[in-house]
Amino acid sequence: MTRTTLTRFLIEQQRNANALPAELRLLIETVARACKTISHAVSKGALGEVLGSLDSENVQGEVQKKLDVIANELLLDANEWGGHLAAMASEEMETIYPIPNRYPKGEYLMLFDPIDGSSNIDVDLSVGTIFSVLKAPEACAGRDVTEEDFLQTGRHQVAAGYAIYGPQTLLVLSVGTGVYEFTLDREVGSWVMTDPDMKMPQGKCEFAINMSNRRQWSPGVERYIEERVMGAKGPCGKDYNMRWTASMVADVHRILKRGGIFMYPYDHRTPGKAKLRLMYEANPMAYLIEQAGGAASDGFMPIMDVAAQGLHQRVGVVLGDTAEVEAVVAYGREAEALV
Ligand code: P6P
Repeated sequence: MTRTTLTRFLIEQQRNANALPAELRLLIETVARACKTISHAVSKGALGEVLGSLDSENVQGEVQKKLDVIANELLLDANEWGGHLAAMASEEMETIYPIPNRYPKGEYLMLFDPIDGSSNIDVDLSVGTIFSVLKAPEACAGRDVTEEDFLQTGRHQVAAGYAIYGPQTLLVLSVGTGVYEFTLDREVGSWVMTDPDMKMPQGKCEFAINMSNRRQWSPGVERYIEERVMGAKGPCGKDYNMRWTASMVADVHRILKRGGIFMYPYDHRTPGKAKLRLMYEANPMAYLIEQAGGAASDGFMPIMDVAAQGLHQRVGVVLGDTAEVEAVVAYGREAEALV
């Protein structure tokens, strides 16, 4: 059986009723090609001298890993000349990256986390690249792009995806017509479709949360997790399993493939304080999860409805199984009502 490749899939999406715009197709092909190069660099490990940290910190105040910077540069270099983007933004850069004047400007904006979960690199655990695509406001055509042009809600995304660099290298993608998985065939160098219609299984009993943060959970989150840990003897009447890989891409991919819930909730001690970034982590993952039939909330409202106020804005994340996400939100509301 001849499997579909990413190139053929995108051309057919462009040709069919979905009418994928040619510039968006080119953008996705370009990002996918850059992810192949990133995958190659990640897989070299110590042999490629890509492990370890730099003496620098990123805008988040996090120590930068060598691969954070390598992957960021690869994505900028691959995308700046193609004429499909007006500007880019990255977890690794404080401000936006306008397309240099020597290149044509396109109609899309792209945000990315070049290496998500980079603390896992030095211990050979899965990491990934996350990207989110927005349309540039039409006004951008006549002026320089500004940070404000990026500050659109997740509902305005026109495409999102991630590459995961694990035992296999996978590309998981949506352009608004479902979720598709491609596996990198390293011998040929092409992305081969391995799941034409990813649908997140519902009703699975597995939660992902960093339990060491328990001291900062809200009463609603505390109650939800306590009941899952109690298992069949508790109110939820079922035993649950737990996973935490400290790599959002790996956790979300597991949930897309076998269900469950992923949580990195707001810090209850400091209202509004959270860890994950809205624009290039939570929004693209929420887009994929909703396209695959799941739910994605900040603990109170759908993530993709959260107003964007800054490139590096952080947000609570509760995503995956629809009933489980609804339970966390309901417990949060009940706890608030008691205050
Ligand atoms: P913690 C990786 O640094 C990341 O941004 C996500 O990929 C991951 O889900 C989370 O942080 C892990 O955070 O606090 O468990 O190390």
